[in-house]
Amino acid sequence: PGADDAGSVVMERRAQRVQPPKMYQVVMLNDDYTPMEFVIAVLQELFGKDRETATQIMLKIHLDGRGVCGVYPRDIAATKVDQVHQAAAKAGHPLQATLEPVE
Ligand code: NFA
Repeated sequence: PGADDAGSVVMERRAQRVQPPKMYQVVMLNDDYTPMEFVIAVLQELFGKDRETATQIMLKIHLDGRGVCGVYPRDIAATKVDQVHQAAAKAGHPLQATLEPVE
């Protein structure tokens, strides 16, 4: 391997470093039992939405069956899903959320 090879390796590694992390949608699913106000509160408290945006997302989920709550790197998205499930379980609601890779 000569100087050119070393240079290409350096440039390749630099290109790798600047790649943004793969992103994941946190998708919330509709159910028949979780109160609308609980969903709005979760969207405000865990996903940083204002009340109006949270209401719009909640209604979208209610009408379409699913909706995106936010997009995050994988570890953060997984933590959000856990937090939704923990908050729902503590309140006795069946609310579910899942991760999906963005594309
Ligand atoms: N469908 C629920 C109801 O009518 C509201 C809801 C919205 C639940 C979004 C889960 C997600 N109470």
